[in-house]
Amino acid sequence: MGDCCPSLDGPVWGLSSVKEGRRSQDERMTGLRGFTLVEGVVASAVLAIAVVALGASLSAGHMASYEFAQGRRATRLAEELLEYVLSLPYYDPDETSAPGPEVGEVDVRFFDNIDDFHGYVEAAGCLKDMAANDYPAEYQQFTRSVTVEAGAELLSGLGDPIPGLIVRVEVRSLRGGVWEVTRFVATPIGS
Ligand SMILES: [Ca+2]
Ligand SMILES: [Ca+2]
Repeated sequence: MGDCCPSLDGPVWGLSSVKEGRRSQDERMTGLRGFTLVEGVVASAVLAIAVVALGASLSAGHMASYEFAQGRRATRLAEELLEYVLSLPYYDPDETSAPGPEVGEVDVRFFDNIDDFHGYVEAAGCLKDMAANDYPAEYQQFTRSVTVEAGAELLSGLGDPIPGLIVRVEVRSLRGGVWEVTRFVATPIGS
């Protein structure tokens, strides 16, 4: 029977162990909470940096895409007008031509040779194609202008510079972008 009863030393030793165990657990809990808090702060900082970096990356990507689209629109505007100007005769069919429109050539519909376009300007919001149709809204934030000046250029196989006209179409965006296309048109042979 005596062997079956718990020893008096047992509970005393047991309480001490419980206290020690609880203290160790508290210390671990305290350390764990501290570590978790630090870890949380670090994780939050890392997350914040990642979010900022991602936002900057998306913003840069969006801006690059926007600028690319703007470049394509401006180039289209410049090349289409240049193509139309170059489709006209070199000389005015009715009289000696001078840079700019001749008498009675009051707007682009009456321009009948290349140099009539010298000084031509289209304001933002008023851009039309050469069939007089409005360009879509995303093209209306540009201005377009033309200069036609006398010049000369060395052509392959010919020793002396050939006189002609330098046609320059410039497109500007309201944000300050500038695009330009230039073409040299030689004076017709025999003129
Ligand atoms: Ca003319
Ligand atoms: Ca003219």
